[in-house]
Amino acid sequence: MEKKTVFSGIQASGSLHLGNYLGAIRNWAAMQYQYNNYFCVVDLHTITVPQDPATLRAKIKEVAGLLFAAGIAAENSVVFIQSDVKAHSELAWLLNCITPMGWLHRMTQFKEKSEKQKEEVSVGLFDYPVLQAADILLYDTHMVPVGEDQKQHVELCRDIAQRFNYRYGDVFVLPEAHIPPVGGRVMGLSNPEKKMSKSEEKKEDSIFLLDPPDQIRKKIKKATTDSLRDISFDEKRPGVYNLLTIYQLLTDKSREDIENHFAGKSYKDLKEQVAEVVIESLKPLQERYHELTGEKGYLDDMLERGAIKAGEQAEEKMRQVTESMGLK
Ligand code: AQP
Repeated sequence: MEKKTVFSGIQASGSLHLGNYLGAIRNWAAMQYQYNNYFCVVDLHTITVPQDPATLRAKIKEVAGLLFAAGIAAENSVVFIQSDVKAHSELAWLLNCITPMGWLHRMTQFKEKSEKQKEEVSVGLFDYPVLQAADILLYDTHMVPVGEDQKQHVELCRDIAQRFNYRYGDVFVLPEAHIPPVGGRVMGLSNPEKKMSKSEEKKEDSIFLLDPPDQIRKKIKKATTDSLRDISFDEKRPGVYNLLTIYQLLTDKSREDIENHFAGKSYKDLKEQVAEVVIESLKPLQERYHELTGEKGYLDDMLERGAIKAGEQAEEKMRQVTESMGLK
């Protein structure tokens, strides 16, 4: 049977954090053998909010390096930088011309981000989901593994594809979001009411994948909990719930075993043990990252290979799209 295709992207808007890892990248690595995979550093999405050019350049490489370090293998997966494949911008324009503005006005991520940006909000930020639809549709993607925050965007992509197919014939595959049952929304440490995010200004809110052990201990020690004592998976107590969920995801133990394990223990014990599990889980990834970025030219070669492969598929799709629209 022919393998189905997976596509997912990640921004270079800051340092990758535990939410990105548990909600997305770790799952991409685990499922890569069953599918044809495209994983993309979406730098064109990153510039929808202001970025410092030198920092952005470095972050693009760092994010790509972390994808490989997390176990995504070039033999199974095409890893590339979005702006290296021009078809992404080109298809985004064509899709813009069939996407009603009203659909974009409903996007909750735009509403949240534009509130922060106020009058600085760019057209690009508004149009972000259309570029994301282009990313996904170029590769005949069946499945888009993402965290919960991206569900609405993938649904919009499906709607755009359906509208296009209705007007111009069966050109696009209709994709589906794949959200992990646990870990789809890892929350911030200092504000567990909000998701952990790269662009969060408070740096102690996120555990970054390249944080050294002491930093991880310090951040988790300061994590917001509550004034109760009992350690249980209670969603009404978001701080403790989030720490326990991180522990669950990294140990693969059942919730019942975890609650028994922490019965009678203090929040101090909980935090210390969560910190040790995080440190141990990130250690191999950090080692691989330093190894592969230490090898001169390695990452650039891998990304060049990725861009060539992705570009071939994308060009073929663009040929079908432009023909069906009457542009060729
Ligand atoms: N907290 C999270 N928990 C689970 N999954 C998450 N993802 C992001 N945050 C969490 C998933 O990671 C993938 C890459 O998403 P992104 O590049 O948009 O990451 P981000 O951290 O959300 O980046 P930003 O720049 O900080 O964006 P905003 O400001 O929107 O938060 C996606 O699959 C995402 O679901």
